[in-house]
Amino acid sequence: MSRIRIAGAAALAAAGALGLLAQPASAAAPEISQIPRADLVNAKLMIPPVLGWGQECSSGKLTFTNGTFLAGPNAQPIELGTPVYANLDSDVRLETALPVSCGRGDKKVTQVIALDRNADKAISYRGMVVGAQQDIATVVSIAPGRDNQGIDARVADYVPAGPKDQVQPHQQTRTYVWNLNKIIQRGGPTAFAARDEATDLGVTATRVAGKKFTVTVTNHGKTTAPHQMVFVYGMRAEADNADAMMGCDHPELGTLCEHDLGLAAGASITFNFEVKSVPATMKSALVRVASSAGRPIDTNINDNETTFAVK
Ligand SMILES: [Ca+2]
Ligand SMILES: [Ca+2]
Repeated sequence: MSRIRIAGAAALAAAGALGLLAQPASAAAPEISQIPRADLVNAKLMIPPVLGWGQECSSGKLTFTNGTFLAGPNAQPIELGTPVYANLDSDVRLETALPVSCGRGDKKVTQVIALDRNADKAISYRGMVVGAQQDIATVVSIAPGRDNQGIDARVADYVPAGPKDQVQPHQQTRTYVWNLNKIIQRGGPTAFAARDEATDLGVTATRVAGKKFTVTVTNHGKTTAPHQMVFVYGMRAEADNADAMMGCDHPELGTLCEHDLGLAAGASITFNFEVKSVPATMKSALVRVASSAGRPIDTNINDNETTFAVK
């Protein structure tokens, strides 16, 4: 106990001797606009929507708990990353750039927001610095820009669906600064090199027994094919490959399943389906495969659909 008291007194005396106590507190302390992570992790923060994720990613004024916001057990968690301090506007102080992620595991999309404090020291939202916009799918990391002006963001053009995804994201470093009332890109490349837009998916389907049938998707193209969609017309069916399939929806026309992992050139993947309901008059089913959102474009559509006997 006495040791601590002596050390404390010695430090105080030393600080006084150096004249530190006479200086204004702001000279040594970080600017209040540099908000420590500890002040953010349980704060109520304005989170902009993540483009392309719709309702999946919570947005608006969210109250965080230990750096996470979870709207419900099945919702995508919103997580706060490590803040970076850089000059994001016209005054000389360094503001706070904060990465905010939505999603689980590898399939996470990150955007960066700018924060400051207003006159009463409350955290204020200044805007989004960079996120899923134009050809950017996510922000991988950020660092202060040269001379602390703006931030250098490592951005990627693709978010892998998981460790098994064979599509590799391309990454670039782009610099963003505040210019008057909006953020602009000041440095780095402005576009990603175009990916190979051509693919050639093919599909075969076989009725195995009773209500079970298999669908095999093959990539006949020269490069890895990203997400694929399998459509089984006219019936309700479920795929049991929980690992490979993102699940199946049942629009009015039949069953739509998404395979979210990239499929390497020459590779095949087989899905086991079980029929849940089939119209009494239906004798055969039509199966079609396509790239999600129609890209990349299939160069040979002749092998993209097939039929199999239902009865
Ligand atoms: Ca500033
Ligand atoms: Ca094809």
